[in-house]
Parts: sequence; C-alpha cells; structure tokens
Amino acid sequence: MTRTLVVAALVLLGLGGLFLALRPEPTATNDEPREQVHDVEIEDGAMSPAEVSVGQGDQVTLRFTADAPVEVHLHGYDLEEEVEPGEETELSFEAELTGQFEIEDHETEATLGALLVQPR
Ligand SMILES: [Cu+2]
Repeated sequence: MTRTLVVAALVLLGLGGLFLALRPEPTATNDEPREQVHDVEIEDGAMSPAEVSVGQGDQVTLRFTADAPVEVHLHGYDLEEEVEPGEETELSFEAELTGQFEIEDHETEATLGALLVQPR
C-alpha cells in the first residue's frame, strides 16, 4: 500500500518535471528588438543561407560576399547595393516592415533569396 503511494508520488513528480521540461519556450520574437548581423554568401546566383530571418524592430546588418558582381536589391525596404567579388558589402536597416521580402539581383532580376521579418 505504502509502496503504491510512493510509486504514485514518483510518477506525479515525474509528470510535473516533464511538464516543466517540455513547456514551450517563449519564441525569439517575443523579446526586445536586438542587433542582428548575418553573413550572406552569394554563389552561382543563390544566397546562402537562402533565407535570413529576423524580428520586427531588429537592427539588421546583412554582410554580403559574392563570387561575381551582383546588384543586390532588397524588396519592400527598397535597398540596393553593389557587391563585388572579394569585398564585403553591408546592408544595414531597421526591420520595421514585417513579411517575406525577396532579395534579387537587380541587374538580371533573378531571385537570390529572401528576408523574413517576423512580427513582434
Ligand atoms: Cu529588384
């Protein structure tokens, strides 16, 4: 009888622990705006990573490098910058607009990748 109670208590404790351990963590977008620096490589007309994800209000710097000259155009924010091979080119902005924005080579109009700004 006592033994059953002890086992029941242990099971309850275990479940409580599991509950605490598995509780969903607050998502990154719930915290304060922060500074985000992302290195983005453009190779064979594609960004790596293909998508950069940030939160609304973040101070974002994208540091581009490329294997060929590219005219990087961030849609929505309408920012443009020439990227030359062997040089690091920065695009800095405050991520006020939320949504998914194409990043394209403005010269060829080919899509290189995307910026995702999650609402906060
Ligand atoms: Cu464009």
